[in-house]
Amino acid sequence: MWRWDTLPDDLLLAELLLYYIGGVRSGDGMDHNLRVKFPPCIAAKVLKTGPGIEPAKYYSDSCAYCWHTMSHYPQLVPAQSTSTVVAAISATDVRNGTDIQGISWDTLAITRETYRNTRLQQYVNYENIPFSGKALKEDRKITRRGGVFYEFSHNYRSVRPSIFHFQLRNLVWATTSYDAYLMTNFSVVSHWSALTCSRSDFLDVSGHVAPTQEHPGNLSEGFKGTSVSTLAVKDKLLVVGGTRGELICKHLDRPGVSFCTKTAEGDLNLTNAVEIYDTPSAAVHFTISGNDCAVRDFDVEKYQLSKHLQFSWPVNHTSMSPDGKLLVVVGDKPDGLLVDSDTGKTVMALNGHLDHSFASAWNPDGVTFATGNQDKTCRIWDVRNLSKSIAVLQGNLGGIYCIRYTADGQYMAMAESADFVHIYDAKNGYEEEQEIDFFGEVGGISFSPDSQALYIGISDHKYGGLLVYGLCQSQNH
Ligand SMILES: *[C@@H]1O[C@H](CO)[C@@H](O)[C@H](O)[C@H]1NC(C)=O
Ligand SMILES: *[C@@H]1O[C@H](CO)[C@@H](O)[C@H](O)[C@H]1NC(C)=O
Ligand SMILES: *[C@@H]1O[C@H](CO)[C@@H](O)[C@H](O)[C@H]1NC(C)=O
Ligand SMILES: *[C@@H]1O[C@H](CO)[C@@H](O)[C@H](O)[C@H]1NC(C)=O
Ligand SMILES: *[C@@H]1O[C@H](CO)[C@@H](O)[C@H](O)[C@H]1NC(C)=O
Ligand SMILES: CC(=O)N[C@H]1CO[C@H](CO)[C@@H](O)[C@@H]1O
Repeated sequence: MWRWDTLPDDLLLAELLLYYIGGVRSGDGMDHNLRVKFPPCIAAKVLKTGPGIEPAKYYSDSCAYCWHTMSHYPQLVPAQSTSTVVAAISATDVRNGTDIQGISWDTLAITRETYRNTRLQQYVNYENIPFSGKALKEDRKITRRGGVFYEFSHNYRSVRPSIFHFQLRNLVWATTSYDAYLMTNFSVVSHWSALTCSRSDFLDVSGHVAPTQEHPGNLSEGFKGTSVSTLAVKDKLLVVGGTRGELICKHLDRPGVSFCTKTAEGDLNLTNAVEIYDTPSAAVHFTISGNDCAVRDFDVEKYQLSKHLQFSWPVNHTSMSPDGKLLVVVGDKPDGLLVDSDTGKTVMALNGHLDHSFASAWNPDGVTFATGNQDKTCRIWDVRNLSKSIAVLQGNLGGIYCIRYTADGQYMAMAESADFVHIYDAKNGYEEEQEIDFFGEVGGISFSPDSQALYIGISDHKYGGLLVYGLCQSQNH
């Protein structure tokens, strides 16, 4: 029998999995020569479970996923000495032949194209419902792939986005085309300024966090050691969700934390998603989607819970329609729901996806919306006829974990769990697509409010960074 408390801090992934699997089953043909560092988040979590405590399925899922995503990587892209890695790669560098992630393919034994094909074949998409990603989607949309809507501007390699929970990828938010907020080091919300090319810790929630304002319902004593599962930034407000139901609100232009509370207790009551939105009467509100099957709505002036809707399954993501009347709710079920945002009553079930969903977004036109699923597709729906989705957009290798529209509704971007972000010309029926191709897990994507920039956070111990694409001048309407 193994003991979690005796494991060394800098455990290697393969060794940890051997420990782990050793307790469950043995001899499953793993490559014992793999020397991959276990991501500190997972190592810390596993260590935290303590001696004698059975690791929950949650941990085993995380381990399995890490195994999936990291196992083939180091074999194919051998370690490069870090001295050759530059802090930022510009469009000029890329025009001059530099890889957008600074991978020096010419020194490697494999070409980018071969490695891409190997990844496409070997990447194991995480599924809750077996084979959901492999099923043939007969109704998938055939798009034209050559679109060029956004062009590479920079890869800020000194920024290290991180991901805490492998299914929650809403961890990057642009507030202008030069400013982005993102999660780094599992508990720190960082601010990146592209003007000064510098990162700063904006809010570190690893230590003690307590509110500096008085609001009924806040936890005046605060809490310690929050791990960030999700975040959102909009209207000069940052809302951070933690893995044990924590909720922390901070105004970008005010000192201190304005509000914090715990919406639920316990290790598995994660805050899965936060959406900040403006009500038709121009008040700022936010909804949070919880693993405790609830959707809660708060106002930002007084931080009062204005709605509490309860569902029968964990809610992984919700999006409010621009008129504030309808809520898209997706979670641990293939079918999503369109509900009345006041009562929570189902307006329509959204049938079509084959696995659990983690992403949703409304087109600012208020008529169509999108849902992203682990079955590797994004479905587009039209509220005027919800009997069937109007388009099925197919990813290449991973689940669709993050979806964003530009404020003018011209473009929609969807991120796969790794390696690909797809941008569609939404105004013209999603017929044309631009595919952005890189290597690594996606922490989040975000258009700047003026649609001029698209930020992509890549979380990878070696080739991670913050990618920025700029709207092509020819596309400026
Ligand atoms: C482009 O690459 C060449 C060869 O690697 C190098 O000599 C040159 O300085 C580079 N130019 C710029 C603008 O980086
Ligand atoms: C990340 O967090 C750990 C623990 O809070 C800290 O020791 C470490 O210095 C941090 N690393 C960076 C790069 O900020
Ligand atoms: C999640 O929260 C609910 C309500 O607060 C509680 O009843 C439940 O026990 C919690 N679950 C865990 C695993 O802690
Ligand atoms: C919804 O999200 C969370 C992450 O908190 C996960 O634990 C829960 O089971 C979810 N759904 C699926 C399919 O895992
Ligand atoms: C709604 O869409 C379905 C499937 O595309 C179609 O068969 C049906 O006629 C439509 N209903 C209306 C009222 O347009
Ligand atoms: C109800 C409640 O917890 N209120 C507290 C909110 O925060 C302020 C400032 O920390 C406290 O003084 C209140 O008691």
